[in-house]
Amino acid sequence: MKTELAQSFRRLEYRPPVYTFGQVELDIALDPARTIVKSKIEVLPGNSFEPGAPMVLVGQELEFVSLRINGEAHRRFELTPETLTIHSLPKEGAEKFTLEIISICVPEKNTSLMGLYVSNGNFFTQCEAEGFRKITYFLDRPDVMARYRVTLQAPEAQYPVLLSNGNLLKEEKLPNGWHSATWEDPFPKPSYLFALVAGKLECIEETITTSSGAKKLLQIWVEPHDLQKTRHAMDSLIASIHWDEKRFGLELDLERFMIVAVGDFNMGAMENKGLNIFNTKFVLAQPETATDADFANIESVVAHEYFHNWTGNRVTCQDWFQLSLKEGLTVFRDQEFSADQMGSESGRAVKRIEDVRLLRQLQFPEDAGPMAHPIRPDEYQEINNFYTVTVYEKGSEVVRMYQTLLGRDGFRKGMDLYFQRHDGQAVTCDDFLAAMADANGKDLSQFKNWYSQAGTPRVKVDGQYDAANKQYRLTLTQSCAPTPGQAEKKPFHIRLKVCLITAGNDQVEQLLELTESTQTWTFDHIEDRPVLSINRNFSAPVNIDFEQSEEDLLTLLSSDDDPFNRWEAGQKLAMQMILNNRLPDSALINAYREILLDPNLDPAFKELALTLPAESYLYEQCKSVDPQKIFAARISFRKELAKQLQLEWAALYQQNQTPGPFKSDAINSGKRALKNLALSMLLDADPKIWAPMARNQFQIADNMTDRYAALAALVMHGAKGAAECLEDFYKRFADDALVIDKWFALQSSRPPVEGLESTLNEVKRLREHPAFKLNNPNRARSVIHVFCANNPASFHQADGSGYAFWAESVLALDPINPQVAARLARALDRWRLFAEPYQSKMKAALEQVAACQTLSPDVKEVVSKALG
Ligand code: 0A1
Ligand code: ZN
Repeated sequence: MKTELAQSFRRLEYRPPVYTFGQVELDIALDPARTIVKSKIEVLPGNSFEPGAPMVLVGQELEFVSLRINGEAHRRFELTPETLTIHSLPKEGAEKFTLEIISICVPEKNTSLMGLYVSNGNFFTQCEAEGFRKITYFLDRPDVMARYRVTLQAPEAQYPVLLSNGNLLKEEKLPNGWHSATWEDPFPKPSYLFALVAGKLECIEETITTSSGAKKLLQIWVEPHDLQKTRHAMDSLIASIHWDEKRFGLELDLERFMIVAVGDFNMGAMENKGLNIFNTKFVLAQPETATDADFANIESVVAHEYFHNWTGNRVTCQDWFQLSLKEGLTVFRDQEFSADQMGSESGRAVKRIEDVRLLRQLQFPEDAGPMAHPIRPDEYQEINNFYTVTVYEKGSEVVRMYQTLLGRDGFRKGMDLYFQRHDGQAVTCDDFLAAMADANGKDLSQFKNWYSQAGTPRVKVDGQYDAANKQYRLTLTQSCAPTPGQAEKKPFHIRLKVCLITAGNDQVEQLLELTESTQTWTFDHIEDRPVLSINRNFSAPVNIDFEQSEEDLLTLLSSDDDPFNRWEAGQKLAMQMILNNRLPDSALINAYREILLDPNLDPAFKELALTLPAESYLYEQCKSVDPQKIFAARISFRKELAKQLQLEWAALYQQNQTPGPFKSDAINSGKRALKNLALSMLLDADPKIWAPMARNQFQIADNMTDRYAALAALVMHGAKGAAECLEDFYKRFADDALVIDKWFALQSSRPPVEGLESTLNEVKRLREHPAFKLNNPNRARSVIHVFCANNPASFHQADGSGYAFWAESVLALDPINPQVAARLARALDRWRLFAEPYQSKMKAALEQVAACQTLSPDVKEVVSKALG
């Protein structure tokens, strides 16, 4: 049997385009079964043009109809399933000519949700990264930037709304009940930013005035029944526009900015120029149907997509290896925006803790696993697999480090220079670094290692106090474990904020620059043995290897003035105890109690401080993971915390009620978070006593946060009344897809509970539920991904049943939607970290998937790298 070798793309093989495009005119007659796309393109020689060079266009799943050059039929071309190569170009291609192509695609058959597809009877597109080639033959690469004029035609009764990028030029009635709309985007853009939407949609709109005094029209388009759920997204959009003007001097450049929501979408949202397309999950919110987390996510995703208008669209990526250029930077911008929206310094700290927690739960495992890659990868087989937490979240940490080093003003200078140099261009991460360096007169050459090396650096800390000389000597040693293709690593430029905490002394923070493998710093005039607070506010995305005593950690937990490290000390204490199968001792309980009772601390901070490290994070601290042992140790630890502080939890539950009209702001959502943690702890302490209170909260709640939290507490504990409440919940919200996703997800995420049947059996039943749809990504994820990736104790069963379910699900999803399947495939990445019998059973499941002869390149890359 011949196994096909997968094709790899390499960063260093980049060549500028042979041809490039000027004006592009698209004429699209929309029909679900047969959409006719006519393109008329002005072609020019590109940067690596040579006379006589053929032009190679890409196209996928297209029916070719005709080709004309300068108005004449052209026959010198070759077609393959993925290319159209055109020979004998006029004047050997050296001068401008016009290309006209007609082709056909079938949106109703497109379940991959890339290119042009149908969702609930309406048309949508998704072109990033390489979806435009499913719409027409094209130079579908980000460094070909063209001006688009787009005419959409469709039957008016079915598709009254026709949208594309830019400004609306004209609308016309056509014969046979058809109509058309012509849109023009004044800014040159790569094909991945193209979008169209057509269907029965309605919008809310607002007109705002931006910094230059220009009036702009903002619209949010949704299905008519969702119109009343758009206010929060609109408020978030307006806040983002103002924030970008104030913080970065960046103004909205179009007369009109539209957001459209769609129920079938592979990712969160997409920044198409002037026509952002969003997963409904990140647009629609009302207090009765969306949780505080949903409100916060909507605010941040709306901001993220809007911020891309400058960081991504006005300045885009030369090639897909540079993805973090736009994504890392834009995540950093949205994190800063959300932090500012928290409205206080302590709120900013809460946001920082949440971001770091996510990074460590998801990105650190990725960086230690078979798919580890630098934020700028050097090789990929399928670019869709590289929309990763590394490119996004670690990318954002790298951007944040520029700001830590250069200060806010220096960072702003770098941004200004970046736009001054590169507006309208497709550039690289080196260009960004150069702008930061040049604007600030800094040598950032060692900083480049963050772009080229994968893996989370480890910093070993050795601190010695010399009482006789009143000196503290701090030795830091950095290392980074090998990652695929990178055995040896050069030292990183690591900036660590540190502080020596001594009794009665003011806490003075310093920034240490670790650039060598090992460095030592000596601090003088230290009167007493200090407690070291290191990597404050998580100034560098590294693992700190420091055997700090429990006594010192308790000091930090109770009195570090850096809220991040205060939280961190508590996490470390809990983690060490759980991993050693210990229960919280009285010192820790007392420290926790003090935090809970401290009137000066935000409820949101208290909630974070009392939430235990996730199982996935605990796994990463082990040499050989026994998931059931970790689960049991963590549960016992939590139960003890619940029991020992039962009185406090009960009081907090009462004190953190949020009566009055619902507000989704930081203060109120923090209170709800703490109150609902208290509720769940009380059920841990004694389900018999406290379940009635949860049932009551479930019944009387006027908002989804409280209703869902009460339901979750009941379900997670297998408490009395859980089944009835689940049923009630389903009936109340049966028409609301996003809420039904929550209903599915909650059941799939239940950990093992004594006396209840396995969650896997439950999940298999849910898969047969009439409302389950495998080809809707949100629904598939709410059942399958949640079970395989967010419910470790139910998933990792010694008999391998979870893994068999995983294999079956990956193979079922792959022919429908390779991107969604490939994300699911990542759930077994860390199989080598597990003890037996888990490890062998995971391997066998991976081999079962790998053996399938018809795998998509997406899944093939993931499983072959996992096994490799
Ligand atoms: N650029 C988008 C992410 C995105 C990438 C690929 C997609 O294809 C399905 C969709 C969205 C962002 O960063 O928000
Ligand atoms: Zn993005």
